[in-house]
Amino acid sequence: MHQPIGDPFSDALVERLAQARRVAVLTGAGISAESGVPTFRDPDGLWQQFRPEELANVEAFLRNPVLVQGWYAHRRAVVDGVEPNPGHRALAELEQMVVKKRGAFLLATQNVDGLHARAGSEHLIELHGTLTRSYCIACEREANETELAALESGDAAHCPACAGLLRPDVVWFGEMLPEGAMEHAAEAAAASDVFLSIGTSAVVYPAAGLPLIAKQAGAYVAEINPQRSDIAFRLDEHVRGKAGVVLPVLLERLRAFTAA
Ligand code: BJW
Repeated sequence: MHQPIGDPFSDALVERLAQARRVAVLTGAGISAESGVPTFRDPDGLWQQFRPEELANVEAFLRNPVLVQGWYAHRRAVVDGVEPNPGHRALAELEQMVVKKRGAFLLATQNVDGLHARAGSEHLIELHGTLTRSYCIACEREANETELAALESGDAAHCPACAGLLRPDVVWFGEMLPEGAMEHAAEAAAASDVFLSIGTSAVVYPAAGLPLIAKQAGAYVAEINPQRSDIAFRLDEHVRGKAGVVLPVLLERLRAFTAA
C-alpha cells in the first residue's frame, strides 16, 4: 500500500473514498478532544478524575443523584463553551460530497456533545444519547427549558409532575441504546464501501463492533487515532494522528483526486 511522504494515510484510502458509493463513520470522544472536550480513557480523560462505576450507571445515579447531575451539568457547561473543530467540519463536508453524488452516508457517534450536528452533519445517529435532553425516570416526561435551567444551577432534581428524579438522556452501562439506533448503524456499516473509525478506543460495545461488521462485510476500514485501538490489527489501515489534523488533509486529497 503506497503512502505518500507527508500524508499519514495511504493512497488506497483516498481512492476507495473517491470511488465509494456508501460511506459509514463511527466517532468517539477523540474527535471532540481538539475542541476542548475531555475524552474518557486518555490520561487526561474524564475518568481519571471520576470513576465510571460511580457516575455512568443507573445504580450510581440512584445512590447519588446530586453528584451525577452535577457531573453532567459541568459537562454541559464545557460543551456549551466550545465549538466544533476542523475534524467535525471535515466529516460534514464528506457527507455532502457523498450525498451530492447520490451515495449513502451515515455518521454514528458515541458522543453526547452535539458537536457533529453543530458542524452540519445531518445523516447522524447519536448512539449514546445526548447531553442536551433530560427526562424523568418515573414518568419518562422530557424536562422542559425551565427544569433544565434549574438543573444547571444545581436546584430541582425532580420532575414537577410526579416528583421522579430527572436524569440525562444518555446511555449508561447496562442500558439499551436508543431504539433502532444500533440496527440502523449496523446496516450502514455492513453496506458500506469505506468505513472510518475515528477517535474511539473501541472498547465499549455494541458500538465498537461496527468497524468489525463493516470489515467482515467487505468494506475498506480505516481507523484515525493517535493511538492504535484494541481492534486496529483487524482493520485495513491505522492512520496515526489527530482527527482535526488528518481529516481536513484527507478531504483536501479527496477533492484533488475527484477533480483530476
Ligand atoms: C483521538 C484524539 C484526537 C484522543 N483525534 N483521536 C463484556 C464484553 C462486551 C460487552 C460488555 C461486557 N460487559 C458489559 C458489556 C456491555 C457494555 C460494555 O461495552 N462494556 C465494556 C466496557 C466491557 N456496554 C453496554 O452496557 C452498552 N449497552 C448494552 O450493551 O446494551 C445491551 C445490554 C443491556 C443490558 C444488559 C446487557 C446488555 C451501553 C454502553 C454505554 C456507554 N456509555 C458511555 C457513557 C455515555 C454517557 C456519557 O457520556 O456520560 O459512553 S461510557 C463512555 O465510553 C461513553 C463513550 O461514548 C464510550 C466510548 O468511549 P470513546 O468515545 O471510545 O472514548 P475513549 O476515551 O475511550 O477513547 C478516546 C479515543 O480517542 C482514544 O483512543 C484516544 O487515543 C483517541 N483520541 N485524542 C483522534 N485528537
